[in-house]
Amino acid sequence: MAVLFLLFLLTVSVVSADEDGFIGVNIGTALSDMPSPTQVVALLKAQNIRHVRLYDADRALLLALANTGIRVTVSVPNDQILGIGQSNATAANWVARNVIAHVPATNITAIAIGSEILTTIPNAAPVLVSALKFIHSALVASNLDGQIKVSTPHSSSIILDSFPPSQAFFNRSWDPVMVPLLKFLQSTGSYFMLNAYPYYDYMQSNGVIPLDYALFRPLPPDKEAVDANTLLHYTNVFDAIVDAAYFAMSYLNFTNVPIFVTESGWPSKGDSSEPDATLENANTYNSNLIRHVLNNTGTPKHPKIAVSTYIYELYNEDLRPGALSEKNWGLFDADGMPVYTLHLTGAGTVLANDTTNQTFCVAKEGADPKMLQAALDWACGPGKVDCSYLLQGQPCYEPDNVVAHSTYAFNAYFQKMAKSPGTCDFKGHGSCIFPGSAGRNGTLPNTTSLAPSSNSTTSGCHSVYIYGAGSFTTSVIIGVLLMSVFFL
Ligand SMILES: *[C@@H]1O[C@H](CO)[C@@H](O)[C@H](O)[C@H]1NC(C)=O
Ligand SMILES: *[C@@H]1O[C@H](CO)[C@@H](O)[C@H](O)[C@H]1NC(C)=O
Ligand SMILES: *[C@@H]1O[C@H](CO)[C@@H](O)[C@H](O)[C@H]1NC(C)=O
Ligand SMILES: *[C@@H]1O[C@H](CO)[C@@H](O)[C@H](O)[C@H]1NC(C)=O
Ligand SMILES: *[C@@H]1O[C@H](CO)[C@@H](O)[C@H](O)[C@H]1NC(C)=O
Ligand SMILES: *[C@@H]1O[C@H](CO)[C@@H](O)[C@H](O)[C@H]1NC(C)=O
Ligand SMILES: *[C@@H]1O[C@H](CO)[C@@H](O)[C@H](O)[C@H]1NC(C)=O
Ligand SMILES: *[C@@H]1O[C@H](CO)[C@@H](O)[C@H](O)[C@H]1NC(C)=O
Ligand SMILES: *[C@@H]1O[C@H](CO)[C@@H](O)[C@H](O)[C@H]1NC(C)=O
Ligand SMILES: CC(=O)N[C@H]1CO[C@H](CO)[C@@H](O)[C@@H]1O
Repeated sequence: MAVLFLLFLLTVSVVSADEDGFIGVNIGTALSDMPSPTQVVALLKAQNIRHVRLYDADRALLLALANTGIRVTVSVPNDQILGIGQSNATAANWVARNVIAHVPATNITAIAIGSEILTTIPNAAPVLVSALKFIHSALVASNLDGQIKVSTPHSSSIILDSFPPSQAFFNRSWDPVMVPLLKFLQSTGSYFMLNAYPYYDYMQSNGVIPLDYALFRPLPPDKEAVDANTLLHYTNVFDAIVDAAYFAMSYLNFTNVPIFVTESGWPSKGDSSEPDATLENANTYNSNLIRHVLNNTGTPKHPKIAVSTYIYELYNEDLRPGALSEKNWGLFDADGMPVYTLHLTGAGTVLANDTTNQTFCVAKEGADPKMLQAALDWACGPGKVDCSYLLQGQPCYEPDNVVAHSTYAFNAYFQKMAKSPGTCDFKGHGSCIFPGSAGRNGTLPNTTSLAPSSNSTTSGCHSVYIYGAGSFTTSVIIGVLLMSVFFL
C-alpha cells in the first residue's frame, strides 16, 4: 500500500507530456523599415509560423493577427512592471486594453510579464510576483485564466553551476522571488519561461564547450558530456541548459512546472570578435533546434517531454545597439527575404517550405517600357522597396535598362509581401517564375537581375535564367494601387 502510494506520488509529481512541442518565433521591432502588421502576418502565414511572442501588445499587430489561428504571447514591457506590480487596478486596465479587447479573435495564449526582469531591472524584482498575480486575477475576473497563462521569461544566467545540470541551482539571492514565483506557476498550471542561448555559453566558455556541442552536431563519444551524478549523456548545450533549469526548480522542490524556451537562436553575422556568428552556424543551429523540438525528443532528464521553443527572432533588427551580432539574429530581413535557407525539408513544417520556394517575380516579356517605368517608380516609392542597389555604381545597376530594374524592384516587392497572391502582378506587367521549369521552355533574359543574394558568399545580383511559362495572378488591390499612382 505504502509502495503504491509512493509510486502514485512519483507519477503525478513529474512534468507531464500532454502536448507536442511547437516552434514559435519572437517578433522584435527595432527595424528602421519595420514591415507593416499586414506584411508581418503575410510572412508568418507563408512560413507556416503558428506561434509568436511579441515584446509588447501592439494594437495594430494584434488586430492583424485576428482570425489567423496564430497563437500569440503578448508581453508587459519592462518599464510597466513597477506600476502593474504595485496596483491591481493598473493591472486590470492593462489586461482590459491589451488582452480583453482582442480575444477571442486574436488567440492570445500567454502573457509574459517583462523580459529577464531579475537580471535587467532588479529594482522591480520585489513586485514581480505581485505583477503576475494581479494580471492573473484580472484574467480570472474575465474567465480567461484557463486559456491564457501568465509567466515571466528568465535569463539562464540566474542558474548557477549549470554543468553538470544535476548540480544547478538558482542564484540564492533570488530565492525570495523564485519560491513564490514557482508556487504561482504551479498553482495556475503555467510554465517556467527560460531564455536559452547556447551561443553565449559557447562564447563565454573560452574553448571549453566545443562548437559542435553548441550546434547540436554529433560529437565523438569521448567529447560527449556526461553528468557524473545522474549518468545522463548530454549531446547538446540546449538540453543541458533546459535540464539545469529543471534541476534548479527541483532543488526548490518544484518538480512539475514545465519549461517553455521563450528565446533561443544564433546570430548569422558578427564583428571580428564574434567569428562564430556566421550564416552557416546560424542555419545549422536553428535547423537542428527546430528538428529537435518538433521531434518531441525532450531532454535527458525528461525524455519525450516537449520543450516548446520560440526562435529569436523573425527579423534582423538593424536598430539594435551593441555588437554587430545583436542586429543579426533574424531569420528574415525587413523585405521578408530569408537571411539563409534553413536545412529543413517536409511540407507543412514551420519554416520548412516557403523559405525553399524560390519563386521570383520578373518584368513580363514585351511589356511597354513606359508602363514598366511607372510600375518601377511605384515599387521604389509607395511600394517601399529599397532600390538603392539600382543606383549607378551599385551591384544591380547593370544592366541599366527598365526591364532589368523593374524585375529587381518587382521581385523585391513580391518577396517583401511574402509572395502573397497578386503581389507579382504590377498591372499585368509582372510574372512569376519557378526555378523548377528553368531552362526547359523559354528565353534566357540574362539581362534581368534579382535582389542581391542573402548568401554572403555571393555578391551582386542573381541572374534569372528563364521566363517560365509561369503563372501570374491578377490583383485588384495592386491594380488599384498602381492605377491611383498612375493617374494622380
Ligand atoms: C487558441 O490556442 C489554443 C492553444 O493552442 C487552442 O487550444 C485553441 O483551440 C485556439 N483557439 C482558436 C479559436 O483557435
Ligand atoms: C484585483 O482585481 C481583480 C479584478 O481585476 C479582483 O478580482 C481581485 O479581487 C483584486 N484583488 C485585490 C487583492 O484587490
Ligand atoms: C547572484 O545575484 C546577485 C543579485 O543580482 C548578484 O549580485 C550576484 O553576483 C549573483 N551571483 C552570481 C554568482 O552570479
Ligand atoms: C525540499 O524538501 C525537502 C524534503 O521534504 C526538505 O528537506 C527541504 O528543506 C525542502 N527544500 C526547500 C527549499 O523547501
Ligand atoms: C552560398 O552559395 C554558394 C554557391 O552557390 C554555396 O556553395 C554555399 O553553400 C552557400 N552558402 C550558404 C550559407 O547558403
Ligand atoms: C527523434 O526522436 C527519436 C525517438 O524519440 C530519436 O531516436 C531520434 O534520435 C530523434 N531525432 C532527432 C533528430 O532528434
Ligand atoms: C511557391 O510560391 C508560389 C507563390 O506563393 C506558389 O504559387 C507556388 O505554388 C509555390 N511553390 C511551391 C513548390 O510551394
Ligand atoms: C514552349 O512550350 C510550348 C508548349 O509546350 C511550345 O508550344 C513552345 O514552342 C515552347 N517554346 C519554346 C521556346 O521552346
Ligand atoms: C547573354 O549575355 C551574353 C554576354 O553577356 C550575350 O553574348 C548574349 O547575347 C546574351 N543573351 C541574351 C539572350 O541576351
Ligand atoms: C523543401 C520542401 O519541403 N518542399 C516542399 C514544399 O511543399 C511542396 C508542396 O506542398 C512540396 O512539393 C515540396 O517538396
